[in-house]
Amino acid sequence: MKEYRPQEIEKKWQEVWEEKKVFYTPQRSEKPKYYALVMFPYPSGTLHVGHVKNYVIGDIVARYKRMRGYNVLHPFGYDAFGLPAENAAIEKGIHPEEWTRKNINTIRGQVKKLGISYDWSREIATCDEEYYKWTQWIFLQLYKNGLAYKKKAAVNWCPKCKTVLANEQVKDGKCERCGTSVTIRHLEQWFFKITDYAERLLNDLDKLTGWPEHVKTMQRNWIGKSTGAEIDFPVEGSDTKIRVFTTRPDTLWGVTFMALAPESPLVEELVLEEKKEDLQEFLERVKQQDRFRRTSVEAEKEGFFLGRYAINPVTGERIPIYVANYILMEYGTGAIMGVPAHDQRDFSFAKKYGIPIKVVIKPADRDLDPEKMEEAYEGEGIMVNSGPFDGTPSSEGIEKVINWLEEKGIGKRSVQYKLRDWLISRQRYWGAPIPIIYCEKCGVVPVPEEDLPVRLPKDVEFLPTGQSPLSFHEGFKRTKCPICGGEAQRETDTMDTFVDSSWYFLRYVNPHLEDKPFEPDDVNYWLPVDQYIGGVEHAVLHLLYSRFVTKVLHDLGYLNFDEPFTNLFTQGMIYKDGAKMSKSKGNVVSPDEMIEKYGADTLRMYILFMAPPEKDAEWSDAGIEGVHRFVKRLWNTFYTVLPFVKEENTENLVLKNSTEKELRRKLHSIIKKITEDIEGGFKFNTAISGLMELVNHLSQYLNSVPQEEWNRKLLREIVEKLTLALSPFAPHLAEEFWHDLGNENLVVQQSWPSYDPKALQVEEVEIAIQINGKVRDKVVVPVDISEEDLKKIVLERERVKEYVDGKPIKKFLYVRGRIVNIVV
Ligand code: ANZ
Ligand code: ZN
Repeated sequence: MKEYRPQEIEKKWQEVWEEKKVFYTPQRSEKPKYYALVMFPYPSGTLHVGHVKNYVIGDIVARYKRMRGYNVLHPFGYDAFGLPAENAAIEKGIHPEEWTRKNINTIRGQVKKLGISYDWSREIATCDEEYYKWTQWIFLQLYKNGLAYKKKAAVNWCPKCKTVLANEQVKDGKCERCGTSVTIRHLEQWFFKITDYAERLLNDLDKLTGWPEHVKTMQRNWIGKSTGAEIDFPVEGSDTKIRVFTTRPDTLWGVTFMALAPESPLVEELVLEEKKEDLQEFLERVKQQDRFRRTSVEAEKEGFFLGRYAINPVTGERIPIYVANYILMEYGTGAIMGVPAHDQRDFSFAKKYGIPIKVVIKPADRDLDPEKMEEAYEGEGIMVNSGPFDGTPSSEGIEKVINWLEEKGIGKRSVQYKLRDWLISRQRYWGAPIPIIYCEKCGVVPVPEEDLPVRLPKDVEFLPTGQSPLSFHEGFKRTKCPICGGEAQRETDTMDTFVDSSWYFLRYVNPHLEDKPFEPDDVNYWLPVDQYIGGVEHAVLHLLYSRFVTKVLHDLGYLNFDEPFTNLFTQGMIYKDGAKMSKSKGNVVSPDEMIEKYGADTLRMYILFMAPPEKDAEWSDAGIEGVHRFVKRLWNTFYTVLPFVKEENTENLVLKNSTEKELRRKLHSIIKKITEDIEGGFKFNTAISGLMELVNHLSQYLNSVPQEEWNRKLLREIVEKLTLALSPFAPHLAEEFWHDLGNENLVVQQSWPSYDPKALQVEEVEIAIQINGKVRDKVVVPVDISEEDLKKIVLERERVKEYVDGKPIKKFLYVRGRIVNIVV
């Protein structure tokens, strides 16, 4: 028997696929289209088995859909700009481009060894000029439509990476990349106006029925829509009014102080002259605090009394005005009404500064004594001490108070979003230059589209200094104004890499088109992406930005769809020794090593078999060994059968006995089950169990039936269908089997195996029932019924009961498939 040498057959079939261009996707076809997309990697090193899981899942989908008759687009590329490349390059003293290209080559090689069915003619890298030219073009479209703008803003600054970060890139006050605590800087920066799309980004989540609920929830929370009211508080002895945003207008009668954000211009305006010096000291201290922790409930509340008072517009009460560290300038109006009894942060603040606490919402089951309260009561209840609203349930009160405020002209209904505009400027080198020119005469001038790309020069000193490396490159910086021809300067910031990845799924459609980013007819044909597969860590960032850019291009008339990804699947992570794989922990499982040892087919099957693909799973060496044993058993079984079926076909298949009928029934029911496991939502682990089961039934048959009685036509049918069903999971093995079965064509070009509903029917037999030597009854049962089950059925029958007549059963004998003998 031929020996199983995975490395040999895998290499061989990969070459055949490549040579015959079997995964080349025609732009149009009479077949229906299917776009299967995996999140492309950062080429920041080599792949580990966690990445492999992503690509293998994508490959199963792509291969399965091809077998189902679809014209499948399954592309691959690299998210090649960005900080990791630059930081690594600095560390290693080589150019980011060199480092990036080297990693791309390594990754490409790794992926090819896995036998993933990508159309390599569509490979893209976002650092290619032919790609980033169009990233710049997208910037210009946003700019021309008022959706890209520059402003001085308090921005997140990572002191280690020496660049600004988008809010989305700050996790718990730390840089998402390096974990350093983020500080605040005031800089002129470019933003994309994603807030204009907040409402649509929120509402359209409801359309995305093919997305996991938890991802949609994360996006909803990030967009953070709050409804409430804006209310004006007059300042005593001044014409100024302080406008606050509140989601709890029902607590308006309980306001005992006001607080302004440290950055609010009202602070300087309102502070008493004699307090100015102390104020400055306070402001300098708190403005440095990180904005994310500053507003958390636990953080230490700090305030400064401005010496002035406001008037509660509904009670006429005089209330002190503070500036407080937990108020953000960027949210609502940058000012709040403080209600210590019903807001925990206000409660802590009031306790610290001796501000009165006034209860205005009473819980149904008890009274609140402000003296004894240890925390705020934030729940619902009945409004008390609230003038005309006493006795109103607070849940209704919110609406009623808003209407009342509007009537009186004190306030108005208001909607706020947590979502901020997307900060896209980066003071780093390795990114797409922002295509803007500054001219003293003409101001801010966009680079004309025909002048794109604005090339990223290679000879740049890119050590981070806090200033854009491009600003030190005179040749890059100095240019002519496209309008007046005078001396001008280029923008020297580069774009956030999330801009690059916000549209790459469009570029795969026309990856090398020279005069356009994509052909509208082609993207409208191929998109939206039918199945997107990736990690849940992108639930907010990449997936939100991609939805935004798609909507903008839709509104500008380039796309006829406004959501890019119809179905989203988020795969679980692979852990090793209980931890996320990382180089620093030294627990990385390298796919190359596993392929070397077991072959790609085993690795693919193991990754899918270890757990349902959406679940996190722990890598186990014993686990992959087990799958490898199965693969070898499969191989041996196949080549045991092969000589008997090689010259056979399945025409006029006759089943001689119940064993054969039962074996065929199992074949067809397992094919049905595998089909349903794949269709019904990525149950690849149980699909593989199905294949294992089938191999077990087959070897049982081979072991229990003498060789000369083997039903060759049936065996042919089994190995054919098994090979076909195996092919998405272990494509090389399946190709080898298919070839050895005498086929000229390739298994990847075959249809998915069908099952015969008739074959699913359980074979039944009629059994005679003898009682004390005489046939008294007959019963129809499945052929493979166990004696135990049969006994239950027989003894429950009316006629049998009649003859047994309550007497003890002395003997119960079952002659399989024929007769039952009962002696009483
Ligand atoms: C009075 C009040 C009473 C509030 C009460 C809450 C409970 P969300 O749901 O997150 O939108 N707030 C408003 N602007 C703020 C700012 N710029 N910085 C910090 N906090 C701000 O929260 C809205 C609530 O957060 C608002 O409602 C306001 O406090 C506070 F029993 O007003 B509330
Ligand atoms: Zn000019």
